[in-house]
Amino acid sequence: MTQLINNDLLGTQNQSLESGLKSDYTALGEKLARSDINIEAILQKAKAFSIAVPSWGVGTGGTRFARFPGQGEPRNIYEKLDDCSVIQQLSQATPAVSLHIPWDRPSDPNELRQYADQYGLMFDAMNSNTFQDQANQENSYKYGSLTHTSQAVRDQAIAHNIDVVELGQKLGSKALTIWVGDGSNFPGQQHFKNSFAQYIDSIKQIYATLPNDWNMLLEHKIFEPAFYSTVIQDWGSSYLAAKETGERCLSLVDLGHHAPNVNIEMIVSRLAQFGKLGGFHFNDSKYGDDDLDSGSINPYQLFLVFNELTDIQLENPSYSPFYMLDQSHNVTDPIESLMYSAAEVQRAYVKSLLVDRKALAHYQQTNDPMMAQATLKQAYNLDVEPILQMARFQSNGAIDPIACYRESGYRQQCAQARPVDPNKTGSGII
Ligand SMILES: [Mn+2]
Repeated sequence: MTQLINNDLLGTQNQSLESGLKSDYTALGEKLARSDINIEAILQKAKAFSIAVPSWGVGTGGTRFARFPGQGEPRNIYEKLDDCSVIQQLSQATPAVSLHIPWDRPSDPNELRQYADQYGLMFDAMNSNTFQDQANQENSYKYGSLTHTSQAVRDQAIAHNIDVVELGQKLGSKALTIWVGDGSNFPGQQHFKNSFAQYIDSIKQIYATLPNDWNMLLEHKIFEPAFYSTVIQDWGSSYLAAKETGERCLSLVDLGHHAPNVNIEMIVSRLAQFGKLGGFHFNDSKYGDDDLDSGSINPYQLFLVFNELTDIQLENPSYSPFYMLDQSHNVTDPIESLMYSAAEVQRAYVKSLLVDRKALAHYQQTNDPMMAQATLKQAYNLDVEPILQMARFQSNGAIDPIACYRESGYRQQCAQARPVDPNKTGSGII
């Protein structure tokens, strides 16, 4: 397998940290054993955890005001895959890449698949794009796409989604994620019922062409770019559309796409209870759809989301929704942010495995709120870093991914090989 970070460097770095890690891991193992938790079983689950990286995440993001390009940014899908391979090599938690079409459309899909193969990378959910006009496109999406008042515009958006599925099949993907920015900026501008009916009619046509082993994931978002109403603005609209459409049409939860302070973990529980929770876009936020790094603002919320997922997986061990990071890296090196964020999501997952569910059920049943919340906090407050480090170490990743990455000089090499394109200004975060 091709590896862009020198393995001797990785080995030397790990060697300098190995004895400290082993003693931390042993100490944590002894502590967990006192609660009848087998650290090895948790380690195996940590090693099996994976989350997809979005192709657009390895470029520097931006805001509606400006974008400040970083050095050595990838200029095409092949260079994006190079960066994704570095993230995977060091973190060992991100074996799949989620593509965005048309941004990542390859001239030769087989060549792209082979390019990913050399790094051991797979392709996760495909993302369609009908929120901006493409070159040589007949109809404009200015007033909507899958929900547009014009049948011709809807047909064009439907055809694009079907095309993305066909491309995804050649790449080995198994899901299509649909997010539309359709909505309105003024009261009265759009007929609520008609636009939602047109959306459902459109996605049914896409679903009818979906391969049998594929899922269709509907991503909702409360606002932006539409600032008065959005057609698929909440999990309720997403659930209704998914339910109308078919069994393999599911809802996708992007953590940043809700009103502030909404109880996202409860939405997770609701959608899962009725078999409609299909996937996640992980990020964090303080005010709106901030697309900050996962776990950087509210790590407890991230833990509570995984607490629900682990609860669901106890009943249904084969349940595995699509996990992807969806963040905008404006002030950090995107490779560092994605490695760190993948570990933060993995950390929330590992902590959720440590919750004493028997005790929690007892405290819920006997109406003991103090001890119920303390049971969650007991798991949340444990420092599971030795488990994450050991998972990476045993999988030939880096005990300290960011230190190893910085030591490797990869970004400096990219800065030489990939000069900044002064004309590139787009960011593209959904
Ligand atoms: Mn998203």
